[in-house]
Amino acid sequence: MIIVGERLNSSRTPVFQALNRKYEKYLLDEALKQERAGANYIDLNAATLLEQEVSRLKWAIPLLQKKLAIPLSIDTPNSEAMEEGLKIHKGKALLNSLSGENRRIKAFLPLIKKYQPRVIILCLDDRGIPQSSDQALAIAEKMLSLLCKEGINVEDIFVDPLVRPVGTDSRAGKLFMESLQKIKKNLPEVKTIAGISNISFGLPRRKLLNRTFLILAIQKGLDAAILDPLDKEIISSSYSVQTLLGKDSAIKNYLGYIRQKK
Ligand code: THG
Repeated sequence: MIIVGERLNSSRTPVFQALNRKYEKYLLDEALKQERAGANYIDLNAATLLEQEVSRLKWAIPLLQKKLAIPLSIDTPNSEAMEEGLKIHKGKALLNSLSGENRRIKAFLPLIKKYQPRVIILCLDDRGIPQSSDQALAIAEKMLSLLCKEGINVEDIFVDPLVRPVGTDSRAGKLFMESLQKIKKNLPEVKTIAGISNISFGLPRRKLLNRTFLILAIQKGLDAAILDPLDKEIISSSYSVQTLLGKDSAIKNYLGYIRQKK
């Protein structure tokens, strides 16, 4: 399972403050803790800083990359911020995210060709959030063939079926699972990813919902997850369920995880 650490998101007040006031130590600690906990990418979202977003990404990316061995996931719908981020990022970044929206395609496709990042495709287009799994699959198919036509390798692509809060629509979890299953079945060569913590917005015991949701998604074949890697219970559940589903040959990952915890 590929893990994208979600904690450097400016929707979290301390992260907003750290980006706004340039608290180097806080930002670095948050990133390094996630890397040590097993993250493969660190998501960086400065969107709530609005007109300061570009300047703070340009400040934070080199700062983080000086200490991190893993790449960043640049999380913004803003094409200027994305371009400046990709320009300054060393090695292969993760572009979070492209979608089926025409404006986003126009702005991001040239950046993808120029900087060759890995790319998350969000299942969303100008009609809005898909109301059915067939609609989500159709967006994934369209965007995947567009990227492949542009010469992007399928190994560099993740499809995100889009997780909406179950608190605002009680069928959101079910729709996600159906979409994930259809995408896995019809596009088996592409990796899938999801923002796990979205499912629990506005509800109590969020970690319980997040963890249970991740377990269900792993069973349906989810390849990568955007989550809080410092949540020990979600990480241990992820190892446990993969082992139980035969996705851990010779129980190597589970035993390695237990050993390293001691
Ligand atoms: N897909 C893709 N990218 C994404 C998302 C997605 N990026 C953003 C988001 N969704 C994933 N990241 C977060 C980050 C934080 C939270 C949820 C999703 C979150 N944080 C708690 C809060 O704001 O209440 C803070 C908890 C804490 O303080 O630790 O919920 O779906 N491609």
